[in-house]
Amino acid sequence: MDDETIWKRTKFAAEIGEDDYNTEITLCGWVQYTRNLGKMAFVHLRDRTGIAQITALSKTMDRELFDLIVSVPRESAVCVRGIVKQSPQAKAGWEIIPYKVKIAGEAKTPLPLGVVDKVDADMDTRFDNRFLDLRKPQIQSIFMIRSTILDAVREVFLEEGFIEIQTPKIVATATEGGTALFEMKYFDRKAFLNQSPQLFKQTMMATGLDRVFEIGPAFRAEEHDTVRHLNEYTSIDCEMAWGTLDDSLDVLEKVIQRVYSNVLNHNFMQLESMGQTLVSPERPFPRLNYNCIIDKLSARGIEVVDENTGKKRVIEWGDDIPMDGFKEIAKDRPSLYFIMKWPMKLKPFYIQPDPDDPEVSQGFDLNYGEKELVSGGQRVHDPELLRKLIRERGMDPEDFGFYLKAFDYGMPPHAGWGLGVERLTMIITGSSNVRETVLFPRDKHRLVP
Ligand code: AMO
Repeated sequence: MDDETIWKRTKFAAEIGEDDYNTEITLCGWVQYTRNLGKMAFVHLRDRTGIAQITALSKTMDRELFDLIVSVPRESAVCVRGIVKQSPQAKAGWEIIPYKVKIAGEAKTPLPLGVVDKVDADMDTRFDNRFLDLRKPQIQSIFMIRSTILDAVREVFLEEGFIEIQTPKIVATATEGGTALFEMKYFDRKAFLNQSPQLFKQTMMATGLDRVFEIGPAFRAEEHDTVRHLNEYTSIDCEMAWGTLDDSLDVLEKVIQRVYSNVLNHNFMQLESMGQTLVSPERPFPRLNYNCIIDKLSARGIEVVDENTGKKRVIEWGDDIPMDGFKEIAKDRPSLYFIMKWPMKLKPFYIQPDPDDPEVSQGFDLNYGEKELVSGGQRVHDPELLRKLIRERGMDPEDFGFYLKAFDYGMPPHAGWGLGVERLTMIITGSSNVRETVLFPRDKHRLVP
């Protein structure tokens, strides 16, 4: 065998079974553990599917090869070619008797972060050495599940007749208002990183593409330093023309349900490695009205700071729900539920008022316990109402030129929503911090790696 062929993996560890006994295979991965007993040595080789035991016998093998195997530093990247032998003593019921080993990349010692050590490293050390952190099966599992989630989302959108789009992330104006934006230099002009594809996805409703979705980055220059906020996250956005609020809720429930069922079907091993149990939610998801939530929270004495007096008082209709309010709701609703009929003043300018009560909006949130997962709603499609609502929020319709123009030349009614991939992954994987669900999180303190 020449040196080139040994680089080619023929099996992953988890693929090895009885059919492979007494056959030759090549495994590639990282040396997790080595134990040298003198006459015999055991090496655990880890790949993304599991661990293979390599058993080297000094008597029957080349001395040089034996010495090489026992001296490979932990976490080195290696390929091993050998014969699969049935072995009742080995955990998997088989072991690999090696006859060729190639060290592709030797690991320096000591490791900046242990991969199998029990001691839990702090988050900074982990993120500084994310490539090593990601070698841990339970961390890798999060990203395998994230991949299934995105696949499931696309699957439903495509089945439902949506077209995938990409909209610009460098924009000229502060789009939705509310959130702070990251400013950047665009040649000799000022530009911003987009906080949401909102204005573009709505503009698409005036094109006749009818149903669009986008999965892309969104940037928020928020100061928040919480376990739920990132400064760069991946947003799943959709918008449907000639669609109602209920149509958008229907698609959302289908998306969430498919995410659960595909993860349950495809990621059993990953869920197990994380000790996570999932139960697919039933449709329709519970729908709670904002006013009922406020009644309940005020009865339980939840307080907010009054905008006018700056003093604390019991929550009332019109107040945003504070985190302890959501925690209170989560006691009764630990899983998925919609919050409907929010006051207009708590929703962005593009959300349509309720036909029966102009103070109430047709915007909704989907929460999981205390966490907000999605927001969306029926949009305003009348350009004059839109201009009025922009002005009422202290913004200038002139700044929304390209967006409003699309409404002036035949805009159909439409509805849609935005869902944060990381928050969804957090819920599905049971992660306690949203940073766990991003390869290289961007928060107030972290820009590298
Ligand atoms: P909103 O601002 O509520 O709505 O965001 C929608 C969803 O995006 C996720 N998200 C975040 N995830 C992590 N870190 C953040 N800083 C962050 N901010 C938001 C959440 C949230 O529920 N244009 C509207 C959507 C629409 O109406 O279509 C919007 O962006 O999961």
